[in-house]
Amino acid sequence: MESKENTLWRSLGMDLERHDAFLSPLPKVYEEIFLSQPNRPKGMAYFDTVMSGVHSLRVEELVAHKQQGGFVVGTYCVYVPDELILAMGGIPVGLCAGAHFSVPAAEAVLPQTLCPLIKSTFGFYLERICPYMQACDLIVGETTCDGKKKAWEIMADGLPLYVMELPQKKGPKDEELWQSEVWGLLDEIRARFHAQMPSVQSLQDAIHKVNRKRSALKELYALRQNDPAPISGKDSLLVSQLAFFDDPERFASQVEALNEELKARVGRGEGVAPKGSPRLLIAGTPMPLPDWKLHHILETSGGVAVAEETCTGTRYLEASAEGDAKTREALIESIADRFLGVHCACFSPNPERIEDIIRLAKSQKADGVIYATLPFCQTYQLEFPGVQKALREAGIPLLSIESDFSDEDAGQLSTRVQAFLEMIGK
Ligand code: BJ8
Repeated sequence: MESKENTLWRSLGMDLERHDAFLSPLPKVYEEIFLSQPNRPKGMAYFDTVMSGVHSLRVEELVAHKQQGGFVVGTYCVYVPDELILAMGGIPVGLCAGAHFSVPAAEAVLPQTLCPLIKSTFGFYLERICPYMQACDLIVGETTCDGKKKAWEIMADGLPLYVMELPQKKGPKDEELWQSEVWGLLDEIRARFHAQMPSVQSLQDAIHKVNRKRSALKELYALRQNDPAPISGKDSLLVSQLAFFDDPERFASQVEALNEELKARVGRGEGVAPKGSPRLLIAGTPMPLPDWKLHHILETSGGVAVAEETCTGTRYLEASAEGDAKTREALIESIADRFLGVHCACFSPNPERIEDIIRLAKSQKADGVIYATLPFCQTYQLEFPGVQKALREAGIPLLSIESDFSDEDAGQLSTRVQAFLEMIGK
């Protein structure tokens, strides 16, 4: 008899054979990277469970939501407003992929000289191995980098894709444009799902839900300022990666519980690495599931990652909408204006991102910064000289790394990371 999971995946039109090939190595990899860590916080058990059922438990919830008349919206960028989707009765899920497995399939269609995040995601689409993508009733792309926006054009052939125009600057005209784009998404959701106009109450509730999740993550990051670090960078990265999938309220309460445990650890002076271990800020492109390579290399070389200035890190959690406004228009304006506080390299000029990196390096008491970009991500690579200059002036050591999702360069990366840790001299 077919397993419950296979029935679920088959009902979503997935390619079960390819999906099995993709998923089967994961438990061993997870054991090696996460479960083998000494002195892990007990609160990570919840996130281990979420991960062990990442393609089943949460997906069952999404399917149940759809069966009750709800809808699921996939997103690829932290600017797309989860708050609005939730307020209108949808469940938002992040669809960016960080797996090398699906890259070869994508390269049969797309140029090889393209960002691996786009290729991995595109490969998920071609191979039908992502139950989240398969469960989506609407997928929202955005005009951030050229690679993404042209990939949407191809994916629109087989997926219910809608594209938001993200401005490239942050002046008054751009603010107006993004406001109208957020209203455009609202209209699209109304038309597609016969959804009601979101009420003031539903918008306030959705903002509070998302803000609670972001606050819990912010507190987690603040706890990582302690030496010894009470949680590994790997575990913290995993938590923020799962923020894109899990139920926001359940997720927030689990992160809050984890934070309580970490506070007690800090009080006892207990950590995951000896006090005085080299502390690194990671800055650069997003690290979507299951991209754990750099953190694993760093933390098995004696360092500890104390924050991520990425979209699977601070760019996801730092800016928030205001949930106290009293009219629908003001609440939607506040949801849209959140973009002003998020500093992706696709904006120009973008000095705030350099300020963020310096501020984070100081607040997290980092001994150095690893600037990590995906190959062919021009926007982040072109911001490197400015970041390098600012870090030099601030006297903060810097290592620049360009790496994709494959393990091919693991040996070379590990040599470079170890040399950097030695250079930091801790
Ligand atoms: S807000 S980082 S999620 S666009 S896909 S820009 S890595 S070449 S993901 Fe992004 Fe939104 Fe910005 Fe964040 Fe580069 Fe690749 Fe483009 Fe990328």
